[in-house]
Amino acid sequence: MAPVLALVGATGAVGGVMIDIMDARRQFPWGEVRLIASARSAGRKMTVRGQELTVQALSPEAFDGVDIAMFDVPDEVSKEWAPIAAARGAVAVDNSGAFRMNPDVPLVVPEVNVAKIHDRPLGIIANPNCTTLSMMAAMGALHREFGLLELVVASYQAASGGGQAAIDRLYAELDAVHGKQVGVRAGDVREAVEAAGLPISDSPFPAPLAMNVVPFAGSLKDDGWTSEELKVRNESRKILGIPDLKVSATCVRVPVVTTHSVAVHAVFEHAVTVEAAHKVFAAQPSIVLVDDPAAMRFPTPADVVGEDPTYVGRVRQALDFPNTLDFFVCGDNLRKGAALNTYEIAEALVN
Ligand code: 11C
Repeated sequence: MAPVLALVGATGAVGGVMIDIMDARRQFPWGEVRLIASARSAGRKMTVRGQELTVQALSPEAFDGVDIAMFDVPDEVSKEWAPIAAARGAVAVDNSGAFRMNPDVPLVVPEVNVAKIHDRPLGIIANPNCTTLSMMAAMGALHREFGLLELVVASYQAASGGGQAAIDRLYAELDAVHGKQVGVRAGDVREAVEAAGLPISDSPFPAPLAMNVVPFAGSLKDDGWTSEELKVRNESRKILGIPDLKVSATCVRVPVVTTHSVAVHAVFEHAVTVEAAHKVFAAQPSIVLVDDPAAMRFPTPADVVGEDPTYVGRVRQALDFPNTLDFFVCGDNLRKGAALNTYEIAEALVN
Protein backbone atom coordinates (compact mmCIF):
# COMPACT_ATOMS: atom_id res chain seq x y z
CA MET A 1 0.00 0.00 0.00
CA ALA A 2 1.22 3.49 -0.80
CA PRO A 3 2.37 5.29 2.36
CA VAL A 4 0.33 7.93 4.17
CA LEU A 5 1.92 11.34 4.74
CA ALA A 6 0.66 13.81 7.33
CA LEU A 7 1.51 17.50 7.48
CA VAL A 8 1.10 18.95 10.97
CA GLY A 9 0.93 22.75 10.86
CA ALA A 10 -0.62 22.71 7.39
CA THR A 11 -2.11 26.20 7.73
CA GLY A 12 1.12 27.94 8.81
CA ALA A 13 3.63 29.81 6.63
CA VAL A 14 5.95 26.82 6.24
CA GLY A 15 2.93 24.50 5.80
CA GLY A 16 1.85 26.58 2.79
CA VAL A 17 5.32 26.28 1.24
CA MET A 18 5.20 22.54 1.92
CA ILE A 19 1.98 22.28 -0.08
CA ASP A 20 3.60 24.23 -2.95
CA ILE A 21 6.50 21.77 -2.87
CA MET A 22 4.14 18.77 -2.94
CA ASP A 23 2.19 20.34 -5.83
CA ALA A 24 5.38 20.75 -7.86
CA ARG A 25 6.82 17.27 -7.23
CA ARG A 26 6.98 15.10 -10.36
CA GLN A 27 7.08 11.82 -8.43
CA PHE A 28 4.54 11.60 -5.64
CA PRO A 29 4.75 8.30 -3.75
CA TRP A 30 2.02 8.99 -1.19
CA GLY A 31 -1.31 7.15 -1.13
CA GLU A 32 -2.92 9.77 1.10
CA VAL A 33 -1.92 13.22 2.34
CA ARG A 34 -3.47 14.20 5.65
CA LEU A 35 -3.49 17.85 6.70
CA ILE A 36 -3.45 18.49 10.45
CA ALA A 37 -3.54 21.77 12.37
CA SER A 38 -4.78 23.26 15.61
CA ALA A 39 -8.47 22.90 16.47
CA ARG A 40 -8.90 26.55 15.40
CA SER A 41 -8.01 25.69 11.79
CA ALA A 42 -9.79 22.33 11.67
CA GLY A 43 -12.43 22.10 8.96
CA ARG A 44 -10.57 24.47 6.64
CA LYS A 45 -10.35 23.26 3.03
CA MET A 46 -6.97 23.26 1.30
CA THR A 47 -6.00 21.92 -2.10
CA VAL A 48 -3.06 19.57 -2.55
CA ARG A 49 -2.20 18.41 -6.07
CA GLY A 50 -5.65 19.39 -7.27
CA GLN A 51 -7.45 17.53 -4.52
CA GLU A 52 -9.47 19.41 -1.92
CA LEU A 53 -8.62 18.21 1.59
CA THR A 54 -10.20 19.09 4.93
CA VAL A 55 -7.80 20.06 7.70
CA GLN A 56 -8.11 17.74 10.70
CA ALA A 57 -7.68 18.83 14.31
CA LEU A 58 -4.50 17.70 16.05
CA SER A 59 -5.39 14.62 18.11
CA PRO A 60 -3.76 11.22 18.77
CA GLU A 61 -6.25 9.57 16.42
CA ALA A 62 -5.26 11.90 13.57
CA PHE A 63 -2.00 9.90 13.35
CA ASP A 64 -3.64 6.49 13.00
CA GLY A 65 -2.49 4.89 9.76
CA VAL A 66 0.08 7.63 9.12
CA ASP A 67 3.52 6.43 7.98
CA ILE A 68 5.37 9.75 8.05
CA ALA A 69 4.26 12.90 9.88
CA MET A 70 5.99 16.17 9.04
CA PHE A 71 5.77 18.76 11.82
CA ASP A 72 5.99 22.49 11.07
CA VAL A 73 4.82 23.85 14.42
CA PRO A 74 6.34 25.67 17.42
CA ASP A 75 8.81 23.82 19.67
CA GLU A 76 6.33 23.19 22.47
CA VAL A 77 3.74 21.67 20.10
CA SER A 78 6.34 19.37 18.54
CA LYS A 79 7.65 18.43 21.97
CA GLU A 80 4.23 17.18 22.97
CA TRP A 81 2.94 15.75 19.70
CA ALA A 82 5.89 14.24 17.79
CA PRO A 83 6.26 11.47 20.43
CA ILE A 84 2.49 10.84 20.20
CA ALA A 85 2.74 10.47 16.41
CA ALA A 86 5.74 8.13 16.86
CA ALA A 87 3.86 6.06 19.45
CA ARG A 88 1.04 5.64 16.91
CA GLY A 89 3.53 4.17 14.42
CA ALA A 90 4.50 7.20 12.34
CA VAL A 91 8.02 8.49 11.78
CA ALA A 92 7.90 12.13 12.91
CA VAL A 93 10.06 14.51 10.84
CA ASP A 94 10.21 17.61 12.99
CA ASN A 95 11.16 21.10 11.86
CA SER A 96 11.18 22.62 15.36
CA GLY A 97 14.10 23.01 17.72
CA ALA A 98 12.60 20.58 20.24
CA PHE A 99 14.66 17.48 19.41
CA ARG A 100 17.59 18.63 17.29
CA MET A 101 20.28 18.15 19.92
CA ASN A 102 18.75 14.99 21.45
CA PRO A 103 21.40 12.27 20.97
CA ASP A 104 18.64 9.78 20.11
CA VAL A 105 17.32 11.97 17.30
CA PRO A 106 19.20 12.27 14.01
CA LEU A 107 19.55 15.76 12.57
CA VAL A 108 19.43 15.30 8.84
CA VAL A 109 20.33 17.18 5.67
CA PRO A 110 19.87 14.51 2.99
CA GLU A 111 22.79 15.55 0.78
CA VAL A 112 25.12 15.48 3.81
CA ASN A 113 24.07 12.62 6.14
CA VAL A 114 21.04 10.81 4.72
CA ALA A 115 22.11 7.45 6.23
CA LYS A 116 21.23 8.85 9.67
CA ILE A 117 17.50 8.57 8.87
CA HIS A 118 17.73 4.88 9.80
CA ASP A 119 19.15 5.60 13.26
CA ARG A 120 16.01 6.90 15.00
CA PRO A 121 15.31 5.07 18.27
CA LEU A 122 12.55 7.53 19.22
CA GLY A 123 10.88 7.42 15.81
CA ILE A 124 11.75 11.11 15.40
CA ILE A 125 14.05 12.78 12.86
CA ALA A 126 14.90 16.48 13.24
CA ASN A 127 15.23 19.12 10.56
CA PRO A 128 17.88 21.79 11.21
CA ASN A 129 17.38 25.50 11.81
CA CYS A 130 17.09 27.49 8.57
CA THR A 131 20.27 29.46 9.24
CA THR A 132 22.32 26.29 9.59
CA LEU A 133 20.57 24.79 6.58
CA SER A 134 21.41 27.75 4.35
CA MET A 135 25.04 26.67 4.27
CA MET A 136 24.94 22.92 4.96
CA ALA A 137 24.85 21.65 1.37
CA ALA A 138 27.96 23.73 0.69
CA MET A 139 29.74 22.84 3.93
CA GLY A 140 28.96 19.12 3.58
CA ALA A 141 30.39 19.03 0.06
CA LEU A 142 33.53 20.98 1.04
CA HIS A 143 34.08 18.92 4.20
CA ARG A 144 34.00 15.65 2.23
CA GLU A 145 36.72 16.96 -0.06
CA PHE A 146 38.97 19.08 2.15
CA GLY A 147 38.20 18.21 5.82
CA LEU A 148 36.63 21.11 7.70
CA LEU A 149 38.46 22.36 10.82
CA GLU A 150 36.99 25.78 11.63
CA LEU A 151 33.93 27.75 10.64
CA VAL A 152 33.39 31.48 11.21
CA VAL A 153 30.13 32.84 9.83
CA ALA A 154 27.98 35.94 9.81
CA SER A 155 24.34 35.53 8.84
CA TYR A 156 22.06 37.99 7.06
CA GLN A 157 18.67 36.59 8.08
CA ALA A 158 15.36 37.40 6.47
CA ALA A 159 12.31 38.56 8.42
CA SER A 160 10.28 35.45 7.56
CA GLY A 161 12.51 33.40 9.87
CA GLY A 162 10.39 34.99 12.57
CA GLY A 163 7.08 33.87 11.02
CA GLN A 164 4.15 35.74 9.48
CA ALA A 165 4.04 38.40 12.22
CA ALA A 166 7.66 39.29 11.44
CA ILE A 167 6.94 39.56 7.70
CA ASP A 168 3.92 41.78 8.44
CA ARG A 169 6.05 43.94 10.70
CA LEU A 170 8.73 44.49 8.05
CA TYR A 171 6.12 45.52 5.46
CA ALA A 172 4.45 47.86 7.97
CA GLU A 173 7.79 49.49 8.81
CA LEU A 174 8.62 49.91 5.11
CA ASP A 175 5.25 51.63 4.66
CA ALA A 176 6.06 53.87 7.65
CA VAL A 177 9.36 55.11 6.18
CA HIS A 178 8.20 55.22 2.55
CA GLY A 179 8.79 58.63 0.98
CA LYS A 180 10.48 60.01 4.11
CA GLN A 181 14.05 61.34 4.02
CA VAL A 182 15.11 59.27 7.02
CA GLY A 183 18.30 57.35 7.66
CA VAL A 184 20.30 60.57 7.91
CA ARG A 185 20.21 61.19 11.66
CA ALA A 186 20.59 58.79 14.60
CA GLY A 187 17.16 57.60 15.66
CA ASP A 188 15.14 59.08 12.78
CA VAL A 189 14.09 55.68 11.37
CA ARG A 190 12.96 54.57 14.83
CA GLU A 191 11.01 57.82 15.24
CA ALA A 192 9.29 57.41 11.85
CA VAL A 193 8.30 53.84 12.64
CA GLU A 194 7.01 54.67 16.12
CA ALA A 195 5.17 57.77 14.83
CA ALA A 196 3.28 55.44 12.47
CA GLY A 197 1.87 53.59 15.51
CA LEU A 198 4.46 50.80 15.43
CA PRO A 199 6.20 50.83 18.84
CA ILE A 200 9.38 48.75 18.89
CA SER A 201 8.10 47.13 22.09
CA ASP A 202 5.40 45.45 19.95
CA SER A 203 7.85 44.25 17.29
CA PRO A 204 9.27 40.75 16.87
CA PHE A 205 12.59 42.57 16.29
CA PRO A 206 14.47 44.48 19.01
CA ALA A 207 15.11 47.50 16.74
CA PRO A 208 13.62 48.90 13.52
CA LEU A 209 14.27 46.48 10.66
CA ALA A 210 13.35 48.79 7.77
CA MET A 211 16.47 50.60 6.48
CA ASN A 212 18.51 48.89 9.17
CA VAL A 213 20.37 45.74 10.17
CA VAL A 214 19.87 44.22 13.61
CA PRO A 215 22.72 42.19 15.14
CA PHE A 216 20.42 39.97 17.17
CA ALA A 217 18.29 36.97 16.11
CA GLY A 218 16.62 34.45 18.40
CA SER A 219 16.81 34.81 22.17
CA LEU A 220 19.63 35.79 24.53
CA LYS A 221 21.65 32.91 25.99
CA ASP A 222 24.72 32.76 28.26
CA ASP A 223 27.71 35.05 27.79
CA GLY A 224 26.00 37.28 25.22
CA TRP A 225 25.40 34.59 22.58
CA THR A 226 21.99 34.26 20.93
CA SER A 227 20.01 31.05 20.46
CA GLU A 228 20.51 31.33 16.70
CA GLU A 229 24.29 31.57 17.05
CA LEU A 230 24.38 28.53 19.33
CA LYS A 231 22.13 26.58 16.95
CA VAL A 232 24.51 27.28 14.07
CA ARG A 233 27.40 25.98 16.17
CA ASN A 234 25.76 22.92 17.70
CA GLU A 235 23.78 21.84 14.64
CA SER A 236 26.74 22.23 12.24
CA ARG A 237 28.81 19.97 14.49
CA LYS A 238 26.09 17.32 14.65
CA ILE A 239 25.18 17.30 10.94
CA LEU A 240 28.78 17.26 9.74
CA GLY A 241 29.73 14.68 12.39
CA ILE A 242 32.58 16.83 13.77
CA PRO A 243 31.82 17.10 17.51
CA ASP A 244 34.78 19.40 18.20
CA LEU A 245 34.40 21.65 15.15
CA LYS A 246 35.44 25.19 16.02
CA VAL A 247 32.52 27.46 15.16
CA SER A 248 31.84 31.13 15.76
CA ALA A 249 28.68 32.75 14.43
CA THR A 250 27.22 36.25 14.47
CA CYS A 251 23.55 36.24 13.48
CA VAL A 252 22.11 39.42 12.02
CA ARG A 253 18.57 40.23 10.84
CA VAL A 254 18.30 42.23 7.61
CA PRO A 255 15.31 43.86 5.87
CA VAL A 256 14.78 40.98 3.44
CA VAL A 257 11.42 39.19 3.43
CA THR A 258 12.62 35.66 2.64
CA THR A 259 16.03 34.04 1.98
CA HIS A 260 18.83 33.88 4.47
CA SER A 261 22.40 34.65 3.43
CA VAL A 262 25.59 33.63 5.20
CA ALA A 263 29.15 34.91 4.79
CA VAL A 264 31.38 31.93 5.47
CA HIS A 265 35.06 31.77 6.48
CA ALA A 266 36.01 28.08 6.50
CA VAL A 267 39.39 26.60 7.42
CA PHE A 268 40.28 23.14 6.09
CA GLU A 269 42.78 20.42 6.86
CA HIS A 270 43.87 20.12 3.20
CA ALA A 271 44.92 22.74 0.68
CA VAL A 272 42.04 24.44 -1.13
CA THR A 273 41.84 26.60 -4.21
CA VAL A 274 38.96 28.54 -5.68
CA GLU A 275 39.07 26.29 -8.73
CA ALA A 276 38.88 23.12 -6.62
CA ALA A 277 36.01 24.59 -4.56
CA HIS A 278 34.16 25.54 -7.75
CA LYS A 279 34.45 21.93 -8.93
CA VAL A 280 33.06 20.66 -5.63
CA PHE A 281 30.12 23.10 -5.77
CA ALA A 282 29.42 22.35 -9.43
CA ALA A 283 29.26 18.62 -8.66
CA GLN A 284 26.60 19.07 -5.96
CA PRO A 285 23.14 19.04 -7.60
CA SER A 286 21.52 21.10 -4.84
CA ILE A 287 24.00 23.97 -5.29
CA VAL A 288 23.97 26.64 -7.98
CA LEU A 289 27.32 28.38 -8.37
CA VAL A 290 27.02 32.05 -9.38
CA ASP A 291 30.55 33.33 -9.12
CA ASP A 292 31.68 35.78 -11.77
CA PRO A 293 32.52 38.96 -9.87
CA ALA A 294 34.07 40.58 -12.98
CA ALA A 295 30.58 40.49 -14.48
CA MET A 296 28.99 41.44 -11.14
CA ARG A 297 27.44 38.01 -10.88
CA PHE A 298 26.94 36.65 -7.35
CA PRO A 299 23.95 35.43 -5.38
CA THR A 300 21.63 37.88 -3.63
CA PRO A 301 18.52 36.99 -1.62
CA ALA A 302 16.29 38.95 -4.00
CA ASP A 303 17.40 36.67 -6.84
CA VAL A 304 17.20 33.44 -4.87
CA VAL A 305 13.84 33.68 -3.04
CA GLY A 306 11.47 30.91 -4.12
CA GLU A 307 14.31 28.72 -5.39
CA ASP A 308 15.12 25.25 -4.06
CA PRO A 309 18.93 25.14 -4.40
CA THR A 310 21.53 26.88 -2.29
CA TYR A 311 23.29 29.60 -4.28
CA VAL A 312 27.03 30.08 -3.74
CA GLY A 313 29.33 32.85 -4.92
CA ARG A 314 32.17 35.25 -4.05
CA VAL A 315 34.44 32.26 -3.48
CA ARG A 316 37.89 33.48 -2.48
CA GLN A 317 41.03 31.90 -1.14
CA ALA A 318 41.76 33.80 2.08
CA LEU A 319 44.82 35.99 1.66
CA ASP A 320 46.18 35.68 5.18
CA PHE A 321 44.92 32.26 6.30
CA PRO A 322 46.23 28.97 4.85
CA ASN A 323 43.77 26.30 3.57
CA THR A 324 40.91 28.76 3.99
CA LEU A 325 37.99 29.81 1.81
CA ASP A 326 35.69 32.81 2.13
CA PHE A 327 32.38 32.71 0.28
CA PHE A 328 28.74 33.83 0.35
CA VAL A 329 25.66 31.60 0.27
CA CYS A 330 21.95 32.38 -0.13
CA GLY A 331 19.17 29.88 0.58
CA ASP A 332 15.42 30.34 0.77
CA ASN A 333 14.77 29.88 4.49
CA LEU A 334 11.20 28.68 3.97
CA ARG A 335 12.13 26.14 1.27
CA LYS A 336 15.49 24.36 1.77
CA GLY A 337 15.67 26.08 5.16
CA ALA A 338 12.42 24.49 6.35
CA ALA A 339 9.75 22.82 4.19
CA LEU A 340 11.92 21.39 1.41
CA ASN A 341 14.50 19.73 3.65
CA THR A 342 11.71 18.25 5.79
CA TYR A 343 9.97 16.91 2.68
CA GLU A 344 13.26 15.55 1.29
CA ILE A 345 13.74 13.60 4.54
CA ALA A 346 10.22 12.16 4.15
CA GLU A 347 11.01 11.22 0.53
CA ALA A 348 14.29 9.60 1.59
CA LEU A 349 12.35 7.49 4.11
CA VAL A 350 10.04 6.07 1.42
CA ASN A 351 12.78 5.67 -1.17
C1 11C B 1 15.10 32.82 12.24
N1 11C B 1 16.32 30.75 11.96
O1 11C B 1 15.55 33.20 11.15
C2 11C B 1 15.19 31.35 12.64
C3 11C B 1 13.88 30.68 12.42
O2 11C B 1 15.03 26.98 15.19
O3 11C B 1 13.75 26.54 13.52
C4 11C B 1 13.88 29.18 12.69
C5 11C B 1 14.04 28.83 14.15
C6 11C B 1 14.28 27.36 14.30
O4 11C B 1 14.52 33.56 13.01
